[in-house]
Amino acid sequence: MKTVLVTAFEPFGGDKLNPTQMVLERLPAELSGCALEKILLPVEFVRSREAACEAYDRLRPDAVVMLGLAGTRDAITPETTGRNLMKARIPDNAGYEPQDEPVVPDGPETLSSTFPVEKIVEAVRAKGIPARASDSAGLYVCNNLLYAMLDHNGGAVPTGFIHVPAVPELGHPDMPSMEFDMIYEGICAALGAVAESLE
Ligand code: PCA
Repeated sequence: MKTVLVTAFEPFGGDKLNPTQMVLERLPAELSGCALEKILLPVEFVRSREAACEAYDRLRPDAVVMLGLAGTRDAITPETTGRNLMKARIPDNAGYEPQDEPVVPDGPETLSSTFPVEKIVEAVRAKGIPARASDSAGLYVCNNLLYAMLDHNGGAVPTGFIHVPAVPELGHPDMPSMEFDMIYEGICAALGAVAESLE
């Protein structure tokens, strides 16, 4: 059976929850004929990439799907690109706040996701859930993780990052949100598209 490494993040920036952690906790051990290896990551530039790359080396998965919250978004957004730049808007959960530093010194400016972005968008939309491709994962911990993983595994297996909207329970009335069940169904559809690409 093929294995998909799925990562999600803890809460950050004063939030009490992170919908990606909730998704990770609800995901079953098997989905769409693939075994899911689930890893919860700290919202820390250094430790998140270390933990994810260590898990990749240990598990040798057939695909890598990383999840994070993008509180300003109103759709499920698979990322096309990781950028070789850290620019923290707020300190990470370890208090680290890098400004204009590369993720990988001397690495290329961008690395492309190697999971099927358009197929994921189609699969999520087919469930009636808003989705679109995104060309920017930000310059914070999520982009750092995406770039670092693409650099680490060389895109050898389908690898990418999906940002999800906030949930109403986060209590950010000024920001868009999506019901948790919809986010969960969207991520299941996305994982189904990735699993199909492995067949
Ligand atoms: N979102 C942040 C970091 C953790 C998360 O869930 C980001 O977009 O960088």
